[in-house]
Amino acid sequence: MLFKNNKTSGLTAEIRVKRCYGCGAILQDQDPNEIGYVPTEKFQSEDETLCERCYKLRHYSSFKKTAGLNIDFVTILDHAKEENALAIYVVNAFSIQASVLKGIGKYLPKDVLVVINKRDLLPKSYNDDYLLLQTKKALEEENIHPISILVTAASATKNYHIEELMKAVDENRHGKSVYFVGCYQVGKSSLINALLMNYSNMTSRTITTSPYPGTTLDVISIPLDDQSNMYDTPGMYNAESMISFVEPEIIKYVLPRNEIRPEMYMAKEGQSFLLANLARLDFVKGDKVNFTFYKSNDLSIERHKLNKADQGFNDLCVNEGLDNRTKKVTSIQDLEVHHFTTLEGKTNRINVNGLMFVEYNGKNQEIDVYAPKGVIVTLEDASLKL
Ligand SMILES: Nc1nc2c(ncn2[C@@H]2O[C@H](COP(=O)(O)OP(=O)(O)O)[C@@H](O)[C@H]2O)c(=O)[nH]1
Ligand SMILES: [Mg+2]
Repeated sequence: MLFKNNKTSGLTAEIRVKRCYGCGAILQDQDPNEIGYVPTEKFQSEDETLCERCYKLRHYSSFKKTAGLNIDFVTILDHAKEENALAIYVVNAFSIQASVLKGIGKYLPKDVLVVINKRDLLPKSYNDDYLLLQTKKALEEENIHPISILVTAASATKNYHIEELMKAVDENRHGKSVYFVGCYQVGKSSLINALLMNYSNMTSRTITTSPYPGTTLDVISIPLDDQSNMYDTPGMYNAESMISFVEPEIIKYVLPRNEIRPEMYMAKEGQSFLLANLARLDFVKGDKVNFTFYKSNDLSIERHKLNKADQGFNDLCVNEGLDNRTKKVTSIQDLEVHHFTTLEGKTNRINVNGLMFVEYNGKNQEIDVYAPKGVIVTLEDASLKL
């Protein structure tokens, strides 16, 4: 059953089960290792309950890998279509390409509002128009034509454009339900919580959010009025992102959580930049250039001479003291190489999906980027054409 049993939703009135209000899992008191576990006493109480996993995530930030997560997104989106609902497709400002899923367009309902969340991760000086342009381009490729695109932040310390979002939702839902959809970790649940804080007296039951994928386990419904609901959905999986590649314990180093401090390097040919043992950028040939790296502040960059870079990289692979080392890459041979030639007269933007992007202006540089197989690496024209 996909939908939270809720008296007001009218969608699933036939089955009476109790669900966790933090993640949407069906509650049970039999197996502590399965999702939805609560001690019997809590299970039998009449109160609204959080499952043990949500409780721990909130109080101790601990994460237990959950079994049995199997959500069919097509079915969720079919419900949204049938209802003529408004979809809020949320993308992460830091990794737009990684959060617009290939092929998603045809599954979305007609009315889509796109939200570029986590704006606060990028420096204030970063131009929002860059974000809008990149997003529009990515959406066009998937044939998605949103009603509008908003830039937001929904972090505990910084809210940005939440009132605008609330207004846009009110204006565009025409009395219908609203579905928050998108990849995991883009901040769907956080946006809903931020909206709930803006609506009166709905703050006591917030949805669980965390830096780990797979926090929201099932569709969670929040009544908007007698006929319509706001639905939070579990994140969709993007296999082409670094986030899907690395182990859960490394995600917290890879995903930026605070405002990114861009790192600038005056680079010369014959230099190589190593990002732990996750990726590597080689400046093979060309005139001197200034690279600006945007990445998690917890991910350090090492600069090596190109002829020593293989050794340097392989040393990182066995460096036990390196927090953000992945065990899935044991030498540079495990990475795939992508060759790029600079787009002359443009702002060049090399993007390693979900991990980082590098911006520079140049003309004749030859650049090789190494990343795990399957993670998308692109060079784009990021010039601001207004
Ligand atoms: N800095 C920042 N962090 C955010 C923002 N929105 C969500 N987060 C954090 O990102 C992580 C994932 O958020 P969550 O709402 O669980 O994402 P979901 O998987 O899309 O529901 C959590 O650690 C949130 O605190 C934002 O706008 N800015
Ligand atoms: Mg969520």
